[in-house]
Amino acid sequence: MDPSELQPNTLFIEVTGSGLPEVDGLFVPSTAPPVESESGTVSSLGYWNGRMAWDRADGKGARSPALSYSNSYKSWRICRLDGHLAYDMTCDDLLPPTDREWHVYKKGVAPAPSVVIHHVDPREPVPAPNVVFVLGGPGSGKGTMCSLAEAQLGWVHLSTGNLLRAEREAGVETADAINAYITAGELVPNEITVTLLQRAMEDATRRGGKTNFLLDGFPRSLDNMEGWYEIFGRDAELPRMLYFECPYEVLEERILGRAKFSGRADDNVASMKLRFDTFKAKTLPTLELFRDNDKVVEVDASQGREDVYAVVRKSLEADTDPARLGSPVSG
Ligand code: UP5
Ligand code: MG
Repeated sequence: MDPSELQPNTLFIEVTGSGLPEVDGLFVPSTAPPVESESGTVSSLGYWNGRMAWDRADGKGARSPALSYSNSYKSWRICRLDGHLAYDMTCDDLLPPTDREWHVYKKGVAPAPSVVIHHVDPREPVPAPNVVFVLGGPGSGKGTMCSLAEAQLGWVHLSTGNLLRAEREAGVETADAINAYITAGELVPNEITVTLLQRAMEDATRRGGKTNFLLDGFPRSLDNMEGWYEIFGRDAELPRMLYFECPYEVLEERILGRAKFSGRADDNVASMKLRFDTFKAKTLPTLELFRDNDKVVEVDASQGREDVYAVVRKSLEADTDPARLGSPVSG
């Protein structure tokens, strides 16, 4: 392969838990100078044997690159500081896999370390996200539409409700408190919600290279907005909002239809009423703030799925990778 055809090397690799301090750490795109091996394989900057390669971030490796592909052993190899081989890593992919696990074998001794691949240099602050808030009453179709947009357009769908439910299922310290708020249809405090959201967004950017986000069900109150300002600053531009307008009777019908299979503690008439009360009292004032700033796209969410999605898609098109616009809708 002609080295000039290779993609620039932009992945960062972090190795932890090896039990060897000289192996754990961050590996950054290699700056090893271009060489030609005895067999005539030409390497260019960032590449070794025609494959991506990495140096140790602390610059202490005796050999550069410290993480490279061995043509003869058909495996990725990590070297110790002294240049001796420490680990073999096997993977079917020719290029480093970005969404598949690497199987790591420490020479002779278990356990293997874990390898995390970052799309953004983890030493740098995470780049600013491009956010669209998606709000609407309970059952207005926020989750449905965001999933479609994620599958077709590649936007990351983050539902604060789902993040909170996952946190509750994981049995964290705050699980009981989260459960009580959700069942009562009340809002979970900012310290929990906003922190979860921030962590999920940073992860998606660092590990998945994603910067387009649909935040489903956030901000549900002016208080949530305060939490947002604390993280992103009051001077940052206010994100756009998609607002799903839908009459109560339709919402109730949809939620009760979904209740049969959702298993959600709040999918019943009593919780539904409480959620709707909270929505009117807390969420509608938030909507007003966005309306005042001319940031809202109002969507008639009582229409059929296809019509609603057409509006959602249209408002995301300008920021979407053009290659995704023609991909099939599924989800
Ligand atoms: N459906 C969807 N679109 C349709 C269409 N156009 N035509 C016909 N049917 C349609 O959709 C609901 C049902 O309707 C589904 O069966 C769907 O097939 C059908 P869905 O996409 O699930 O609607 P959604 O708006 O996502 O409804 P959801 O119930 O998830 O909304 P909520 O806002 O009530 O729930 P959420 O999970 O966001 O939050 C739950 C609780 O978490 C809150 O009450 C609160 O206690 C807590 N919370 C916080 O405290 N803070 C937060 O920031 C977020 C949550
Ligand atoms: Mg939802």
